Amino acid sequence: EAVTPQEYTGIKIQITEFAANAQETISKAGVSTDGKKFFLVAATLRPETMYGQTCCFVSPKIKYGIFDAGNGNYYICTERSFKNMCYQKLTPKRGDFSSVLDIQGSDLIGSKIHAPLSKYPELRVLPMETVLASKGTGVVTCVPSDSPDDFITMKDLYNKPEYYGIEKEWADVEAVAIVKTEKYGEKCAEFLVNELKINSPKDSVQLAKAKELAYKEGYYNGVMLLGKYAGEKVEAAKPKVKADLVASGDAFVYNE
Ligand code: A2H
Repeated sequence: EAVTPQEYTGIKIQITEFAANAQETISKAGVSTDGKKFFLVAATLRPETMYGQTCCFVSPKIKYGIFDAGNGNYYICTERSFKNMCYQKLTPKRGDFSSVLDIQGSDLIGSKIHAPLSKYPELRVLPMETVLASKGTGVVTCVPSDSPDDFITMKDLYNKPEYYGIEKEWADVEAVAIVKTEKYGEKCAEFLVNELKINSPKDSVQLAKAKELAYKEGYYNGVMLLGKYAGEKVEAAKPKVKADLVASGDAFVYNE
């Protein structure tokens, strides 16, 4: 675990329709959803890739909280992360990190979402078993073009929908070419997963290698293929896309 503080961009992914299990948990708790907006908050280091989001991952095993974020907005994330947020002036009241209710990740799967900047207007919440409760918000947005972990997880979901208890079509979302590098082409995650012969989301050693290679190459030698900063280097575009997302209210800076 890194000892230096990590700065994430917290992407606000709105739930447009809760999965039936989530709806039931919420109703049973006597909580009304009328007039409220619910957002999964995904912690990312690559805000410039948000054009290529194809789903939002939660861990079925993690317990999430639904937290009042003020002005009718509610965040869904781990308690640990909302607690951090409440000491970073990102919530209505410093020191208050009590949830409105708790919800198991498995209950959220299948919920319909709207992810800011994504080429796809409607996506689903899907399971990722390798999400750590101890990092970020416990919510990971999926960008299979540039993240080897996301690519291999999406592929596994598509190949084994029954095993994961999802509809195959939820995982049938094509990766979007966002960043180009000389070395790895337009979809570096797919390239590296094939190159390193990674077959499973559990292949953690090889995935760590692929992640390192993809991240460095993308950051230092990548060029944006789409969006407002198409043609610019990733290094230059990253802070600008991040600032735009923050300005539009679709994201905030979150440290841990
Ligand atoms: B990144 P670091 Cl396109 N458990 O966002 C597992 N992984 C998590 C997580 C958690 N609780 N919270 C965040 N992450 C992922 C985009 C992305 C990311 C791309 C390429 C690489 C990449 C889309 N997913 O990360 O351990 C999130 O995935 C590779 C560095 O703090 C987040 O950024 O260094 C990244 O890991 C944070 O990793």
